[in-house]
Amino acid sequence: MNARAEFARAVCPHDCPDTCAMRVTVENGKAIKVSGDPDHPPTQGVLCTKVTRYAERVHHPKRLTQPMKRIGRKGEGRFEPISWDEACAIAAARLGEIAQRAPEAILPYSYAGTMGLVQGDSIAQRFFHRLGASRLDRAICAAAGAAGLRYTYGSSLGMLTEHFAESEVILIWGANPIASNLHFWTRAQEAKRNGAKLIAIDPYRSLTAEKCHQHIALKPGTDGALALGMMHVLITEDGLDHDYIAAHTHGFEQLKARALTYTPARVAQICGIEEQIVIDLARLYASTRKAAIRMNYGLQRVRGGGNAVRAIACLPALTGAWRERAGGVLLSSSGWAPVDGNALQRPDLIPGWPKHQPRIVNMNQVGDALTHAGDAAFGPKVEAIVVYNSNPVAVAPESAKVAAGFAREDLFTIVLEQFQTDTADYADLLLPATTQLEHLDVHKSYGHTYVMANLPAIAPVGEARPNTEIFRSIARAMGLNEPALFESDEEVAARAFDWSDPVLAGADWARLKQDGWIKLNIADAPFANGGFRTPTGKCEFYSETLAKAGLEPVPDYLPPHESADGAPELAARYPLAMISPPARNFLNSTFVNVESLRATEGEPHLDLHPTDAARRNIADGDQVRVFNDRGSMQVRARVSDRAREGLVVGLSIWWKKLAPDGRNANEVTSQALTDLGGSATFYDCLVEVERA
Ligand SMILES: Nc1nc2c(c(=O)[nH]1)N[C@H]1C(S)=C(S)[C@@H](COP(=O)(O)OP(=O)(O)OC[C@H]3O[C@@H](n4cnc5c(=O)[nH]c(N)nc54)[C@H](O)[C@@H]3O)O[C@H]1N2
Ligand SMILES: Nc1nc2c(c(=O)[nH]1)N[C@H]1C(S)=C(S)[C@@H](COP(=O)(O)OP(=O)(O)OC[C@H]3O[C@@H](n4cnc5c(=O)[nH]c(N)nc54)[C@H](O)[C@@H]3O)O[C@H]1N2
Ligand code: SF4
Ligand SMILES: [Mo]
Repeated sequence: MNARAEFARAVCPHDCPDTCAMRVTVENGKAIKVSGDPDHPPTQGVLCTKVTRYAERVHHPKRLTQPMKRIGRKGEGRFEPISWDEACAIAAARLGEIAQRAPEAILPYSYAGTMGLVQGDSIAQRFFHRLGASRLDRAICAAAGAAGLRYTYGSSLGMLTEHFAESEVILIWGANPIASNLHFWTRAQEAKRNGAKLIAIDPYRSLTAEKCHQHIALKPGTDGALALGMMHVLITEDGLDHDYIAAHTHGFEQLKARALTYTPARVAQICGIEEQIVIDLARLYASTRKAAIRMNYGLQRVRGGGNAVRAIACLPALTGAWRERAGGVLLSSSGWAPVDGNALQRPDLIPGWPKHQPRIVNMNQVGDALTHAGDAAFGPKVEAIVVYNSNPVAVAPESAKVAAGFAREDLFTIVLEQFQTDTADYADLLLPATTQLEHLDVHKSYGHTYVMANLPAIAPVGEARPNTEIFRSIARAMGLNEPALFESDEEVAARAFDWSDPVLAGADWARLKQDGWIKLNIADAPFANGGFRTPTGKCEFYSETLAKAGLEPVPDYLPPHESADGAPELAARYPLAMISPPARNFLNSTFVNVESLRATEGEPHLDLHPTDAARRNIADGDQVRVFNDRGSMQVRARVSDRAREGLVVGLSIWWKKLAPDGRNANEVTSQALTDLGGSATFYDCLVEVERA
């Protein structure tokens, strides 16, 4: 081993829009330090606090380093080490037997523990496709927003982050960038120094909202109404760019008719804000040329999330803000990267494809899926679940059901993990996975427009293997022989993008590998002259695609599933709306087990308004019980006006076993889905709170 300190180049693998370039200092084969790459323009040499601790996580004493099999009860978390050969033989025998009989009884379950295209979903997908397993709808996070953008712009496309620095007004809408999009916040600060006005639209006074010039604290799940109310003002006061509308949009008359029903007075009532706020916001937005909106996923975790994103996405096409590079909207930029999904995942390996299409299970309803006995509509009972890059027992909604499913004695569970998470405790086979510093990968970003390569900086810790290698090993033990299952990580990486796409301007894998990143070739003001990727080529206020699918073709406001408007009887019993957005020092449930970061977060809290607290005789610092019909958890109350009246906020996502009462916010969240995209509705959740 080389004793001399050196840098290796890596990419932050986490589910975060920033996709930072990292430099890894390696000494004696160990990563001792990770820092932001100063040469990568979006990263600018800075990582967030949590990832600065990445080396601590990689060499953490509790890293899983050996394959193990369960010796205790399900959920108890007692295991004994076995060899890789034995582990693969057990996996091959069970999965092979089920695949012969009822392939759809096998359910892969994964999300974005790593955003890497290779360790994310390449060999794993190919493997499950080859077996004919159930397919997973990976809709736990962004699917409503992605659908909203797809029906409006044609894909997940938006402004380039760097141009926000020149914006004159920035609406930070359902986003908390100080916690979850730090490098965007740097741009917003630049804009602020140049005189821009920053406005946060968020029911909670987040770390970000408190640093903006204005904070509009609307009721959760009412953003669609606010956007339609803004349109009302734009239309009645003629704040429109008629030329842009005529040339580059589709369905203005229908949108106009809809918006005219959303008077500022009606919207004020829906959103729980003052009428004048709606009017002033619209006027400011219409009168500013460089008006930018940074939406984020916080606003779409409610029933009407897809329509809300669609309504907001219409705004810059109405005012012509898209003509400016510092105007427009950014929710996700991931659609700019020409990822070749078919080459990575090979759906053609599915036996009988495309005539035979294995069932799709929505990951947000994994609780229902694992507790379903099977019938004609659902298909076969789930007999095996293989979890990688995710921690469903902590992160999936309606946790009690999820845990009950995982506790089934007749369920065969394989978990590929770096740590013994809440989910790992239920595994029959627990297989040690490498971290980003130990494997190869390629990345796109949903917050900037570079594609990036991650090369291993150190050898795998212990006997850990990359996800790809684990699936190759199991495939080998099953006697499968499709070459696609045995491609090397580098071969897979080279196929990840369609290199002939003009945004890659003639680059190839060899260059990406050598340079570390490639900036995609995208126009500064991408929709200044239209060029939307919809069927009409325009920004679709009216979507024929939605109409054909029997869905509402023009954006509308839908009240939350759980709200006084949506469900009055439920609201009478459970009057408080609960949201559980990310805590700054965790990344979803990742890093909760890093002691230094957990210590900074302290313990699970619930923010509630003084009026709501007084009504329940709750004082700051009291232990309280949060509950509804689905479950309950106990946390410490923080009484302040950070949460608007009627709202409670439990920053998340705690590992259950590291929380004092062994529970987290997902005890109370529901498996209901959004209007578009089948997304989760974590922030559409009514509860009651009482002193414990
Ligand atoms: N530090 C940190 N960073 C992260 C993560 C993390 O866990 N920790 N998670 C990553 C992941 S997976 C994602 S998806 C993103 C999430 O980050 P964001 O996309 O920013 O979304 P959230 O943090 O869910 O919510 C952002 C804000 O929306 C507010 N909000 C909640 N409901 C509503 C609503 O109905 N309307 C409006 N207008 N606002 C609402 C919340 O109070 C919160 O302050 O961050 C990524 N980055
Ligand atoms: N109440 C509530 N629940 C939520 C949310 C919320 O705001 N509130 N947010 C939701 C959102 S937006 C999201 S995206 C989901 C996130 O849910 P998940 O995608 O499950 O994210 P994490 O909790 O970070 O878990 C990822 C796991 O993957 C593991 N991992 C990382 N890299 C690798 C690898 O290379 N190989 C393997 N095998 N494992 C790896 C990590 O150790 C970690 O345990 O949670 C959702 N749940
Ligand atoms: S989590 Fe986000 S901000 Fe932090 S290092 Fe990773 S990409 Fe950068
Ligand atoms: Mo997410």
